[in-house]
Amino acid sequence: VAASQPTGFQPAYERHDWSSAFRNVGVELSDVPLEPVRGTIPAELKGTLFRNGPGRLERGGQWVHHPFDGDGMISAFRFEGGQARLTNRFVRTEGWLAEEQAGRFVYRGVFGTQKPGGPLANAFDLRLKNIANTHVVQLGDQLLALWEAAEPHALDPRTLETRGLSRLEGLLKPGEAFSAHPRFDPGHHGEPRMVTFGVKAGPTSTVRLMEFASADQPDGVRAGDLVADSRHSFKGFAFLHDFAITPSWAVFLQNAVAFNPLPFVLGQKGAAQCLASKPGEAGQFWLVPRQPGHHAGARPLLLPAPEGFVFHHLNAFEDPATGEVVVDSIYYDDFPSIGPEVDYREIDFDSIPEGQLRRCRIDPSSGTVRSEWLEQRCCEFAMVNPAKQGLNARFAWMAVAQRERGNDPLQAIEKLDLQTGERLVWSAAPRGFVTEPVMVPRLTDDSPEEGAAEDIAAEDSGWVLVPVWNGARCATDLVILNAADMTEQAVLELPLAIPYGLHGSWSAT
Ligand code: 3ON
Ligand code: FE
Repeated sequence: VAASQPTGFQPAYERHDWSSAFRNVGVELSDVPLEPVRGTIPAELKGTLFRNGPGRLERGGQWVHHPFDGDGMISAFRFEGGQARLTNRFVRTEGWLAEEQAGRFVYRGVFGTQKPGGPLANAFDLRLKNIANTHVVQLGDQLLALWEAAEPHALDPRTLETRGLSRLEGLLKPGEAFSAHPRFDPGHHGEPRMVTFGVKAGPTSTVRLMEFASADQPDGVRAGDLVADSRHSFKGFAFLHDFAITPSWAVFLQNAVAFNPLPFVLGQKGAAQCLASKPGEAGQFWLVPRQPGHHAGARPLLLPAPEGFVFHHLNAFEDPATGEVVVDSIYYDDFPSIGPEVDYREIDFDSIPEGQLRRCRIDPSSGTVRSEWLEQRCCEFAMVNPAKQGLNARFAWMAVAQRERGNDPLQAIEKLDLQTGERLVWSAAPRGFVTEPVMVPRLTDDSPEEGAAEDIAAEDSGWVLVPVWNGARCATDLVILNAADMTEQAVLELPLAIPYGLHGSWSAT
């Protein structure tokens, strides 16, 4: 809070450097080579970093009300032999095509963007514009651009050409929600899987939990094939942006929020602006068995969650010593919403709560939940080494603010040792602003040599790839960090200005 600042407090950034990132992406590049301005690209880095985020924030002179209403724009950074190449494309959604043609917004946005013409022009238009802007993952030979309230869009992983809206071979009903937060199980049950969900929210909410093979199997199962599918209903409205997995459980946190759609129906607010936290009420953890067929009669368990609002989880695991399910999540004091009168570029950071990382230890046998802070510095977008997904990971990498307390833009990347609490920070301050970091593990030599243990790379061996808004250049840099010591390995200045993005993933193919 402003009042608690020491006198003479100097912010770590200037607002215009932060807000200069809010602009339209003006070009689509195809396989453009990138040269490091500092350092070298690791020769062992082989694969593609895919990123998604809002790329179009203005049409016909009207700005989106919230950047999360911007149309999805995918970037692909391809690495091989110490070289990097960049391709970027807007997802050709129905809404993007219509609005390109019209030169103005023809749909309302979930986060409050209205069509021109005031409430009367917006009332009773209840269509959701699937903007495919939240995450991008490769599943088999499809690249999926995700937006949680509707179906994925399929793209060509090489050219980023939009193939179209995908119902995953008839698996999804028209308009069915498909989360933007799949989790990649590295092989808890043998083969690697993509585990994900869809929510149908209402007075009773239903979660559909789906598991897909994420690699071709010797028994003929192909990457992208559905291997488990179950539905579970729960009392109350559920806003579930993310979840976590362990070998046995899919873990959801049902925030204590209410949804009053009337202002949306009447054309006064976007649908997400009709969500409000229920003051004084706490949420609930739902532990949903991942393979109901495999544990006969296993039913979801409901347990109390701490107060606060959660978008994202870091990870979850089962502690064999105690039988607890441990869930690490980023908590806000309240649901952070931007009211209809507020310009997001003028937002007062001190007036909105910051995210903080908290560990909950859930004891399914006694129904008790214990919690402790892992990181109270403002943080978001945390991940573990993908080989540790759902397991007891030692390290986490996340975006943090420069200042150690209070809410500020994300300007640094922190490596946190979850065992010792030791922290290492790389910072882009004062003129740089980070987005989500993606940890890419160093691959080990598969050839068995003497001392098999040494063939397994250390958990923190690899790189962290992070797009950084460079306020001095008014363009985006891609920064490659050494994941172990958080030193800068290379900086690539992109011939592209990308607004703050949402999520990305690494594909080794
Ligand atoms: O009943 C409906 C349920 C539902 C799923 C109501 C609804 C229409 C509002 C809805 C839709 C929800 C959607 C489309 C959510 C999209 C979320 C999104 C695009 C992003 C969320 C990001 C969260 C965080 C914490 C981002 C943080 C970013 C920074 C700190 C800095 O850039
Ligand atoms: Fe997210």
